Amino acid sequence: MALKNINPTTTNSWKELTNHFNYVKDINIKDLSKELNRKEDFSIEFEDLLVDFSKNRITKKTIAILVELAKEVGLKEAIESQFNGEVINVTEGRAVMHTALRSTSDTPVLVEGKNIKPQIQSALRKIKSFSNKVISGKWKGYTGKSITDIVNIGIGGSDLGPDMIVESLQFYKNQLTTHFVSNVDGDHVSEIIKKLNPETTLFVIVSKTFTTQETITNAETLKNWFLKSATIFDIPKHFVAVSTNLEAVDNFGIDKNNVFPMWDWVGGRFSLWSAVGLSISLSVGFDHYKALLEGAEEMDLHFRNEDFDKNIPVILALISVWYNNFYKAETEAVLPYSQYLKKLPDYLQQAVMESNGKGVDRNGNKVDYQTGTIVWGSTGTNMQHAFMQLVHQGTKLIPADFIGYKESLYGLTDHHKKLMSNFYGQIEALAFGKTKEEVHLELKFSGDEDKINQLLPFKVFEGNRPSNTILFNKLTPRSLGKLVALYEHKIYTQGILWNIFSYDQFGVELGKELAKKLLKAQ
Ligand code: G6Q
Repeated sequence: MALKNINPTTTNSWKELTNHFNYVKDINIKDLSKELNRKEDFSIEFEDLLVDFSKNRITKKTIAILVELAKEVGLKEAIESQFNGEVINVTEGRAVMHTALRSTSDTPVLVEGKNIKPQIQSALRKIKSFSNKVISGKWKGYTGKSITDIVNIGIGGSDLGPDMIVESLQFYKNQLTTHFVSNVDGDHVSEIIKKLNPETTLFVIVSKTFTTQETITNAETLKNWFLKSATIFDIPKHFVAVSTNLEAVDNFGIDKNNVFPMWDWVGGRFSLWSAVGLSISLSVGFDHYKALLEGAEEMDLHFRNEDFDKNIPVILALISVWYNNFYKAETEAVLPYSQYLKKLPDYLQQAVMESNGKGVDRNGNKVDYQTGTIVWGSTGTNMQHAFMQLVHQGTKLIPADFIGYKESLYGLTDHHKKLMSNFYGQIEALAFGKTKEEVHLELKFSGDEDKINQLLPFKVFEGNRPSNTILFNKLTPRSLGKLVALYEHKIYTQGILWNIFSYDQFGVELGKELAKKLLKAQ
């Protein structure tokens, strides 16, 4: 069944939301927080995850109408269409099957009439056996030494996901050192070459198309560098590829046994769950990689089966639409309180902005409402000493996701207590602020009574700045899988609500074409 094609602003729920907005727009989170059971009523617990969305400018009625909107635009059917392998990426004529990559059920998933599960299982077996050989040292380089360094060569979806996951799972890493080369800037690859020994380095070229300028340029440079010390007969021991383009891989000189598959029904920015994640499996071992996939599958099942009012990705998507389309907020901050997650905002920028940065609806008409939000962020507590000033006291409304963990990985509980008191401190400061009266009293008691008139306006925090709290027990491969899948499903939900196609990315093409023309003209 094709996706419905409904301009959300013409629905009854949207009209109701518009009326409701006029009625509640000046509500204050501080007043809302006094409601009995506010926290319980606006929280969802799911296994090791608690999402508290009570500190938002929403009432039960807001959520009820937003949920109605999701129903009216056919979200349930759209979710089923995605999971069932229908061609929902209409402009590229493809199914969108990253959920099948992590599905452990035996139920067949048909793409163009063919069950794709066996291919997925066979790719996983290949990833497992290859990772085990490299990690155990059985895989030898051309001089008989074991591999010490992995270089992932890719860009965009073939780089950001694996890079972010490897960084986030550093705690679980083995002895191999993993590098990521992406930029066509030759200084990037040169800096990495400085750290490598050709005898002990494995190059993983990740490119679905195997035609991407940056990746092929970097791969050629690294091959030439390698061939300064080795011969072409040594290439099979040091170069592997992840691609759909077998001919181009062969022309590059890669042994056909060293090719890992990619498929048209997996989009680049949703591909870390496929062999694109090979460098993840090499870095943390196959079992951790598998646990990452299992965590994602848990979120998939939650997203597919849970009622919308208890469905974490759906609720977060709806709240985001509320701010984007009614409060006219333009950006959203993602603020992880874990240094491990420092690359998450970069990763989400691609996932969210490449997916939902669209100005044309599913009919091909220009939309007259706002779509994709701008996503940005950084880790706490560092950002508290940097951009949070603007979020607390600036003129813009910036809804924020605070991501935290109950436990740290190395212990150091003193650090963790401090980290988490900052986490909750920020959330509270944003929501409740500091009134004139409080500032007045504070200045009076601190002996600055004479400065009250001068300083008071600068020290007031208006508050009423919304945030979601996303709290996991612990950063594990499984909980990370869940977190990433949560955002993937939030993206799709918003694309459905805004009546846009989330899974194409024509916006990146024009610049590529022009760069090629300019290069030829040089
Ligand atoms: C992601 C995009 C894009 C893509 C890169 C790399 O969804 O399609 O970021 O991943 O352009 O493409 P290749 O894997 O084909 O080199």
